[in-house]
Amino acid sequence: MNQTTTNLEDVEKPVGGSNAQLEWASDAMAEMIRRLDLKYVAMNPGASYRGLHDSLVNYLGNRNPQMLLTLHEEHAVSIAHGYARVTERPMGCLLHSNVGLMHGLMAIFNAWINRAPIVMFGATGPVDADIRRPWVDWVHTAQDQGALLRDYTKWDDQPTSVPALCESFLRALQLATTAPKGPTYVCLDAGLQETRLAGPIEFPDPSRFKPGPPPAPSQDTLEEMSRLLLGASRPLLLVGRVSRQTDDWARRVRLAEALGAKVISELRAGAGFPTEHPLHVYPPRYTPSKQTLELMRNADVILALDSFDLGGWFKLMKVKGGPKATVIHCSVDSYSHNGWSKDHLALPAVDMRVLADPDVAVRQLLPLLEGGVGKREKWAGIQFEKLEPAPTAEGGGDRAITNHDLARCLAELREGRQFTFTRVPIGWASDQYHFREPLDYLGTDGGGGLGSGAGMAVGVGLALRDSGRVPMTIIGDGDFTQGATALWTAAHYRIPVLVIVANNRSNFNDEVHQGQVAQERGRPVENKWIGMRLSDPNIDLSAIARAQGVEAAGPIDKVADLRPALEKAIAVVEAGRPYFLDIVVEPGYATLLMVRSTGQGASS
Ligand SMILES: Cc1ncc(C[n+]2csc(CCOP(=O)(O)OP(=O)(O)O)c2C)c(N)n1
Ligand SMILES: [Mg+2]
Repeated sequence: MNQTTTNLEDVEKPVGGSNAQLEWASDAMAEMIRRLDLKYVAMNPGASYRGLHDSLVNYLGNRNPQMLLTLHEEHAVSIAHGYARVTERPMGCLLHSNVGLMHGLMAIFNAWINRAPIVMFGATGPVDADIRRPWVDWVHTAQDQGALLRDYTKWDDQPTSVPALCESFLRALQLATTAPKGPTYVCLDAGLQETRLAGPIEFPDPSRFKPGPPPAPSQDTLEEMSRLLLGASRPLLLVGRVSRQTDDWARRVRLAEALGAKVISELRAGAGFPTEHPLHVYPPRYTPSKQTLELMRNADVILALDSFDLGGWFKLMKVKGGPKATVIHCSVDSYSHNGWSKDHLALPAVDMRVLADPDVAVRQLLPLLEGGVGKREKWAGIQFEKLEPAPTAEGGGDRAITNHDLARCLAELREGRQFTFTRVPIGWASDQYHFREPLDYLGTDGGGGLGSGAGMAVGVGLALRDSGRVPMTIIGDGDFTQGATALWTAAHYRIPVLVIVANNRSNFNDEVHQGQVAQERGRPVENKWIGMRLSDPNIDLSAIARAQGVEAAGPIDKVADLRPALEKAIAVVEAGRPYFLDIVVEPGYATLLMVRSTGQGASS
């Protein structure tokens, strides 16, 4: 690697510029990717797309898009997923034949569950058997490659001519970016890629194939929503999957203030509401706290903005016959539900189903609410339990670090800065750290598929380059060790990002499960660690990072060392370089998992 280069754009510059003539079908594919305005394609190479690879390098000059080499296809997709979480726009991915695609599948599933737009390109050995090379072209050709991912992508295709591929690429972008967004996949026949063009190509104008505005409620619907909301005495706003735009954020605040609504946001989604706002009554969680459930029981009108699991939350309320409140749910997510994946979750009882983008609905609703006359007294007579922040652990500087310490220390260090969390751990102490802007927190991995943490963080770092924000993630040691080689891409392309492992040296989530099962069955709970602990030997996590060219520190295991380690890490990322920190935390969750026998469902 050339050590003098410091910018992503300076890495992997081809010789010869981009003077090549449009000559091959794969040149047309590359040209179309550029016209789709996909700035990057994250990839791992393979001969099934050697034609396209050549075109990206020698026809386009590896610019717009620039290839981002990863060490595993799962990282390629996770990077694109992270990028989409910030920008709400797709970047590209390139996955080699059936095998590369199989490596990428879990990450595709995660992106699907998060409705993240990604335009993925794959390839197959020549469809024309007559031109297949012996063995490998046969092994890497499947009859229907798209079948591997059709159940958890919005659309897939395998075009067989240049005009067809132009249309296919346009549709892949259009559908990926149409709400509800999601990943799309185009499989490119190696035989077609390596076909010489017979004549000039008339490329389509992508501006005529845009996704169109997100769906809006009708005037009648808006009027009915405003009537219900203005008539509410105890309105409650549940903030779910909403946009990363600051003007949408500000309108949500105005909506809550206009209504005097109490607000609950959730950790499963990115930051959707300022958690310090007096109307945001309880800290965001993955599953509702008992205080949140009580709030929901007391509400008379609930407005849910694309809540992830409204039906699940209603079940937890344990109210016979469902919630007493009139429920309005703004969501277009049901357009993605296909029955293969049960990611639609429980079916909520909803009085007014508004099939519209939640932020568009809020925007159009505001003038009606701000001009209207609502009930004077809101939430009169209802007592709110004041939650005291959890106390800091006792002991001197030698004591072990808790998740609580980590959250509090980061809260102190963020003053005067902007941090973006790609992810926070299950045990995150959300009462210690407030979200003040939409990019402060981006949500979860989507599908609960471990190993995406480092890759998503790199994609977020890519999207936030030069934004002044400090992108960081806090992931478990189990997640990190499954996806650790994503870090090399950050080192290679100079992508600043801080990856923190909250290292409890265990697959602790599942230790909790084994403990619960043993308890329920009257068996020895002491055995819950077997097949779970990532110790004996402890894994030298920072060595894994350093081996890939990423500066690193840790294990940090004393509370006195926490702040200096974080300060150093943040300084390196602010200077434009990736950094890795292994922080040993006490096992334990701020939020307890639930067991199936209570009828509440278990965590992953
Ligand atoms: C691909 C995959 N394999 C296994 C699991 C099951 N699983 C869920 S959480 C978890 C433990 C994760 O450990 P870690 O990331 O260290 O977090 P901790 O629970 O220790 O906080 C496991 C194995 C999963 N969700 N995804
Ligand atoms: Mg762990």
